[in-house]
Amino acid sequence: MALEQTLSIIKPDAVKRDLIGRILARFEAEGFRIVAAKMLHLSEAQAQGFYAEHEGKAFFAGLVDYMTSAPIMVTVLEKENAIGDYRTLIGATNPEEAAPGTIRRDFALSKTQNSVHGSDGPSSAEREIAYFFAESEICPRD
Ligand code: IDP
Repeated sequence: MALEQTLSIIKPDAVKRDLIGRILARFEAEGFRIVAAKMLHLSEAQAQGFYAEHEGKAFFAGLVDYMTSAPIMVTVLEKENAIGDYRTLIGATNPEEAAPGTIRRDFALSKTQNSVHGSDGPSSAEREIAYFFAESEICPRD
């Protein structure tokens, strides 16, 4: 299977509750290598641009408010089959529907405040990684 990269965000609800370290440890324990990382506080325009595909939906304004409510931690994770395996690790969007042992089941507060983001396919991974990182900020090893 091919080595892939995916974009992960530790979202405001998790940052506010000081869960960054525990969540990053889960990534590494599951075999994901952190090859880029930064913490930032999204502007409204940045949050709207990142979630542009959801513009017009009923939850969009609340999603933007939430994503700008506190800092986030953005990482690029590398692994074989990283995109699919990371979606499995975080679980369903709604924590009540997320499988036991997933990050959202363990940490998320609600369908909006669901602690983590992960790219949902190869083209969104490419777009989302480029949204936050210059190529020179990504540090793959061996
Ligand atoms: P995903 O994060 O599991 O890929 P998406 O459907 O891409 O889910 O939605 C992006 C984010 O928007 C979700 O993670 C969640 O924070 C929020 N969201 C999605 N659907 C709803 C909803 O029905 N109500 C409230 N918030 C939602």
